[in-house]
Amino acid sequence: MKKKVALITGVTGQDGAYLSEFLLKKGYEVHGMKRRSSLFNTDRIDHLYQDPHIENRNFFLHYGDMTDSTNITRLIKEILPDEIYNLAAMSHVHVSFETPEYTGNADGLGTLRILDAVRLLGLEKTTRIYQASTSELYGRVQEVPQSETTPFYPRSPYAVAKMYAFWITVNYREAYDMYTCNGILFNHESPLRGETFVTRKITRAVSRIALGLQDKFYLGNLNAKRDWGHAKDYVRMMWMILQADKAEDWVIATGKTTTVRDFVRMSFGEVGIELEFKGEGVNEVAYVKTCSDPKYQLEIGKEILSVDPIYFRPTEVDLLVGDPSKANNKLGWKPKYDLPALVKDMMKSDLKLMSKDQYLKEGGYVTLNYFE
Ligand code: NDP
Ligand code: GDR
Repeated sequence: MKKKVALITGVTGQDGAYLSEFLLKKGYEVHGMKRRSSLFNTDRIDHLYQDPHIENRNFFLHYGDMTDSTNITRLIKEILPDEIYNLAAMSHVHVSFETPEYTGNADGLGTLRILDAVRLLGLEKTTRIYQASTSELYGRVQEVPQSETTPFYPRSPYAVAKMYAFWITVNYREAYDMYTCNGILFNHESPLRGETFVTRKITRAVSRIALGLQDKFYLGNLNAKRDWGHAKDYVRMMWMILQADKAEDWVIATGKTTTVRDFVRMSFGEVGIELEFKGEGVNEVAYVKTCSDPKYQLEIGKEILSVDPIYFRPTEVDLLVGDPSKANNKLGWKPKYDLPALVKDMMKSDLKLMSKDQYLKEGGYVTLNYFE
């Protein structure tokens, strides 16, 4: 039987890496679009790399960019994918306030470029398309929990761009009878999460502090509530969405929500450190209350976390909690990880990574800023 062929845009990102691994295990031929950069940007997929000189390869990388229609059309023409997973995006909400036009171009119009290339190439009856939509579409709270029928109220240039992408995906399905789907995914994290998203920023900082490599760290809004799942569970669902009989839109979430403050508490809990939070808003500070693990002993009463308003957003999304019942009931999707298991996985990985830094520091091999 002919191997299925998938094209993943955003292959170098968190989800692109997990999805590539997942599809390769399923026997797919996987093609990924990566951007040219002045430094290597393939860390997350280096273990999947195959030497171009070997025969029977099943993992291919191609240069591309979501802002370049000629490139997108050519790639789709050459690859003739059965499934396209459009994961590429300027995905940082806060950064989108700094780069609104680019975000609109890559995240909004980029999606149109994919859809239209498939149509122009006459592949609309053979190529299925998954669009990486987001819980950020819900923005200002209208209804809790948020489901496929909850109205959208985007609160950032990122979310507004993704709103265009959502509706153009629906429109091409309705107008041209194409198999195009939105996965409205709530926040999903992992050891591969980008370092500037809040969960990874926390697990990295907690690991460094526990190992004595850093004194304290700064965050923005500690009251924000998110429905956090594990990226591994969510990429499985992306694939399931494209295997369904009918093209539809799906909410993927855990159904539970937690504050950023509690994510901090849980991460410190993994190294046996209990915190005490004092003050409110920009004056909120966290101190070390107790240390129960002999490996990670800090001074009791030490100030470890402060709020810095530079991390506040011009407009914030206060509360996200998804209702995944449609995906649970119709596709039989159940996440394997809950939040404690996710935090454990991320802390285990970052403690290992930072232990390497500790070794390099002790050996005098590095003098990176955060060590000073
Ligand atoms: P990442 O930020 O980790 O990855 C984004 C990927 O897109 C990277 O490979 C990046 O390349 C690539 N990219 C960015 N801009 C362009 C461009 N102009 N042309 C080509 N490629 C580009 O995101 P995630 O893996 O976390 O998320 C995947 C998708 O899912 C994104 O669209 C995101 O908006 C969406 N999403 C994510 C959620 C989450 O919680 N993770 C939840 C809901 C939706 P490079 O490595 O070179 O930067
Ligand atoms: P989000 O993720 O905006 O939900 O978008 P992020 O982790 O950036 O923020 C979550 C919440 O934490 C608050 N916060 C901070 N955030 C960051 N990044 N850094 C901080 O120091 C900090 N302090 C507090 C934020 O204000 C926010 O409320 C992610 C991305 O992956 C999107 O691409 C995706 O669409 C959505 O999740 C679902």
